Amino acid sequence: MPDQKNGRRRFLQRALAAGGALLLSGCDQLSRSNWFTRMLDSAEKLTFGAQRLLLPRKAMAQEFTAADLSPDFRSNGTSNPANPLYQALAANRFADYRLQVGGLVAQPRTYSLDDLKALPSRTQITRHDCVEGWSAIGKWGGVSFGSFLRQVGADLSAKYVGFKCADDYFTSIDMPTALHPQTVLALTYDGQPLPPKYGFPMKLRMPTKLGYKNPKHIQAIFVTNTYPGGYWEDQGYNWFGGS
Ligand SMILES: Nc1nc2c(c(=O)[nH]1)N[C@H]1C(S)=C(S)[C@@H](COP(=O)(O)O)O[C@H]1N2
Ligand SMILES: [Mo]
Repeated sequence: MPDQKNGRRRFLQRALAAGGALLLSGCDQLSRSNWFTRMLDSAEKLTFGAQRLLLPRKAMAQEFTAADLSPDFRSNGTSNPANPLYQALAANRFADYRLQVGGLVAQPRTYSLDDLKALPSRTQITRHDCVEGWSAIGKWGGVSFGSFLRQVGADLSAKYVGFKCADDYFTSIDMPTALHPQTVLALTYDGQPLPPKYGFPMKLRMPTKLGYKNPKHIQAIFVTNTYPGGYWEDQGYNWFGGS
């Protein structure tokens, strides 16, 4: 088989040289070929590994003081999901809201807002950077996501944590980011319950990630080894989206 191997190697070199263009051509025969899929898979792992190498694993995002708070923190994307279920929950002041936690966790379960409020919380003042060209500094409080994942018995060796939102937005993050000490399941903004425009009942606040990686109006969280993608990520935004 050496000939075939060489052929493959040459093809691979051409494929890598052609970069994304070839990958986007959506050639059926290629995607049906096992070795090509494996190549894509390892290419993704390579990027993943390289990105993790760029910065030390636990690099902390800068934290600020109350004096740095942006007077008028912007809201972007959905401010009040039109989803009838969300509106019904809102009508009852979210007494019936249940966050679903599933996938690779010891015991899939749901959390009411009171359950979440009872967990140890942390507050941090950090900067949010939106790729549309604005940044603002805000103060978020909530549950350390790492301790939350440990509490639900998440498989911490899994690759991804995925999020489904009330407005059909979705995104996913890598496990090291999920366990980062500044990654917070935010329930408050500036000491008040998160207003709808900032993602009530909760958003995942990650100062190490760009705005679009921070899901608002979260309904479900799942731990998985299957790449979940994301709303903007599936349209070409960088999946890693930060440090
Ligand atoms: N559910 C949901 N989450 C979302 C979005 C959205 O439209 N829906 N927009 C994203 C983008 S692009 C940004 S910049 C931030 C905006 O967060 P903010 O409204 O709290 O400023 O939310 C992110 N999370
Ligand atoms: Mo954004």
